[in-house]
Formats: sequence, structure tokens, C-alpha cells
Amino acid sequence: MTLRLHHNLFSASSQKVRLALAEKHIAWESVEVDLQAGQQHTPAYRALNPRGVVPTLVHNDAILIESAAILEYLDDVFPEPALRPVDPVARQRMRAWIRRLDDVHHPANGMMHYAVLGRPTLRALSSDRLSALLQAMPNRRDRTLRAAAAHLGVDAPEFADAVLTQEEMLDAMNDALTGSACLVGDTVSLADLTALPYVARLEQMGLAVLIESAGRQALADWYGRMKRRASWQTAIGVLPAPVVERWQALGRQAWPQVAMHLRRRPSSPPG
Ligand SMILES: N[C@@H](CCC(=O)N[C@@H](CS)C(=O)NCC(=O)O)C(=O)O
Repeated sequence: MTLRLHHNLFSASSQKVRLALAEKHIAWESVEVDLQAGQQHTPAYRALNPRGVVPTLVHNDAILIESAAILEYLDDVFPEPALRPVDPVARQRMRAWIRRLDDVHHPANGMMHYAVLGRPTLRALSSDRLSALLQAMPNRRDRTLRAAAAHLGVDAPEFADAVLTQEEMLDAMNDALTGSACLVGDTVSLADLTALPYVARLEQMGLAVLIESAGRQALADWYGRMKRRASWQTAIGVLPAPVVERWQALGRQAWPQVAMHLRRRPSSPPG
């Protein structure tokens, strides 16, 4: 049995799958896809994943794309420990969370990532290289957001929308976690693993105040518990410290532009 994951260390969607693999103690082979170098657009990779995104899981002869569908596949094929509730209502709620996180919050989190953290690299590209990179992106929405991040960064209207969308996610999660240990009930499910990389990215961007100091205590407690799981260390805690330090500095620089779009200001700015 071979299980080969084409992924990127920093990619939130890849982190979801790495979290599930770690939770289930499954051994896997790693194939790093360098997104900055454009390896996601090579013909060989596009043959695996026509959207030109990571992750892609190859299990024996099956090529599996879309992180949410990969997570369910892993839980079908490696049922222990289960990462989906048995009760159909709870399972439906888990899927609704995953759908919302993927459809709404993934693009918003990505917009914040590229406007704040990715922009220096995008700005350093020649205009020909930047156009080629944008043209290579097959998904129009992804392309539009990436162009806005490159050209206008934190001044883009899409950035304002992304901040609000992230704030709504944090509020919705805090509400769900008030009175329950996990997003759906008290047991960690695929919904928690799907949400975790987005919350982590905010902290890695130096914006932990949005979690800790903005009255979102239930979310802060959940985040602390998720970070104490062994899967955190393998899937997310492996990001190199110098990269995270650089991200935190870039996030602190962007704080005034983040803060001006917030509905609920934290009690203190990022330290
Ligand atoms: N819906 C897809 C989204 C995957 C996705 O957007 N991946 C990002 C990294 S998190 C990517 O590969 N981006 C390619 C690029 O930046 O060109 C999934 O969940 O697998």
C-alpha cells in the first residue's frame, strides 16, 4: 500500500490532510510541491490535479483531489480513530462546517495571506513573470484575488472583505465552541481539522489578538487544546521558526489596515 501526498508545507489545505494522517497514525510518502516556483502548474502535476492546487493524495492507483473529499476518504479507508460523528445530524453539521470553511473562509484567509505575507515576493517578480503566474492559475476567483493581493495588497477592496469574513468565521466558531469542546460536539472531527489551519495562519501572521483579546475565549481555549495534540506538531508546528517570525513582523506592519476593517477591536494591539 502506498500513500503519497503531494503537498506544500505552508498550505492550509495540505495541513488539513496532514492533520488527519497524523491523527490516524498513517505512514505516508511526501512529495513537496513548490508553489512559489510554480510546480503546481507543470503538466505532470496538472495531470494529477487539473485545478493546479495542493493537496493531491495518491493511494495505490487512485488519484484523489479536494482536501474535504480526501479527509472523508481517509476516514472511510482508515476508520480508526473515527474523525466523523456517527449520528447523522452531527455528521451533517460537520459537513456544513467544512463546506463553509472551504467555500467562504478559505479564499478570505488566502487573500489575507497573499496581501500581507505573499506580497513582497509577488512584488519582486517582473511584470511578465507575475502575468505568467496569474495566467497559469486555472480558477478565475483564485486568479482575481491573487492579482488584487499583488497589485493593491492591504488596500484592495478584497482585503477589507477578507478581514470581515475572517472575523465572521471567528465569531461563528466562538459561538459553536461556547458550551462544547469541539466544533461539533465534544469529540475532534474533520470540522476541527479543517478549521485549525486558518486559525493558526492568523496567529502565524501576528494576529493572535483576534483570538485571545477580542472576547473570543471559547475559541482561544479550543485553539489551545488543538495545539496540544500530537497532530499539531507534525502537521503545522513544523513550519520553520524564521519564516513564522518574518510573517509575524509583516502581520504587525499590516495591523492598522486590518484594524480599520474590524467590527470588534481587540483590547490591545498585537505585541
Ligand atoms: N478546494 C481545494 C483548495 C486547494 C488550494 O486552494 N490550495 C492552495 C494552497 S492552500 C494552492 O495550491 N494554491 C495554488 C497557488 O497558490 O497557485 C482543496 O481543498 O483541496
